[in-house]
Amino acid sequence: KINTGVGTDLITMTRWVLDQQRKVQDASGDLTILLTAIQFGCKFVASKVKQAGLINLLGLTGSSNVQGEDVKKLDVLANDIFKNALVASGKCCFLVSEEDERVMVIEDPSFRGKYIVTFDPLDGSSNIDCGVSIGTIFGIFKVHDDHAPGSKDIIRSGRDLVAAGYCMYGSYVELIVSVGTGLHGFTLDPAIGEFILTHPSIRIPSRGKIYSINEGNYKYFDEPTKKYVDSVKTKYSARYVGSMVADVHRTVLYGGIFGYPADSKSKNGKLRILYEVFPMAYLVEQAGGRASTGKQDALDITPRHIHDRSGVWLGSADDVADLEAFYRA
Ligand code: P6P
Repeated sequence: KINTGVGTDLITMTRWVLDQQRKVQDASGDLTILLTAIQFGCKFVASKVKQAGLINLLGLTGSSNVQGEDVKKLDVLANDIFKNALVASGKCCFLVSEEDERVMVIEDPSFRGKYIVTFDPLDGSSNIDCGVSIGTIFGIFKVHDDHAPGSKDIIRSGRDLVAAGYCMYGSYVELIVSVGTGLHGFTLDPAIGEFILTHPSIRIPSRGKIYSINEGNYKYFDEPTKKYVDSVKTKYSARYVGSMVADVHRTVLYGGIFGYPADSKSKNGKLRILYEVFPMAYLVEQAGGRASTGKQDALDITPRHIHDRSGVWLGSADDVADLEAFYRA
């Protein structure tokens, strides 16, 4: 049932997060504040993405604007927006961004908190200029409390995630989030600048009718991938946006399977573990779906460094199980 959000009892994301906090024994409220900062970042980026085409038309991109500031590429801008919002929240100690080679360490004790946020501020940004959906992906870990915060709090299993989400900037702006109590979707109402609960407790169908993979890489696929793709194309439709957030969002809502497997061209696949594979795997599992490398659950991988990559298949549980059977054959 879609919550129409009509009436005078709108469930905003802020209200929903507070409701989740109430369910947790002596919660500090830190995660609530952190998610509010992330929500703000998504609203801000959404407004910049909508303007992107206009800025290009006005020829401001790549030069200085009326204030004499350099107009930044949208993904760099999104990165700055999220880093500022996350630092200002005062709830993080490390930030791992797709845009930054190194971990950002928050030194100032008055701004340092107990969370690590791994994020891709604007994934699929090659699709911006043609207006195709793009998105922000984030994962949230909490520092272990038995040692001083360090790399062991960053390079770790996906099973340690305490929350994750993505924001899709598409024909509508949708923030999909989980704090471990199922998967929930919030649609941005630009008129009031609030994310409204429209997709409570999303459950991914156990099987779908869509497969989503870049078949331009077919010649690089390993045999199990080739055999699976050959089998599934006889019965499913193909849909591939080329923006992970859009492909995953369709898979979560409609069912089916999305894959970016390791192949002979990308030995470890293309998608990054900490801020693409882990968050999406966590979210899909929260909706009753599966995420696998083909040989193991994606959340059980342990990266070696912050920009490590992994192959991944995710979506409807039965479809992922079908895929895994080809790796066991
Ligand atoms: P390809 C976008 O560049 C991205 O990181 C993901 O959003 C997307 O799933 C993938 O790469 C697309 O890669 O090689 O199919 O263009």
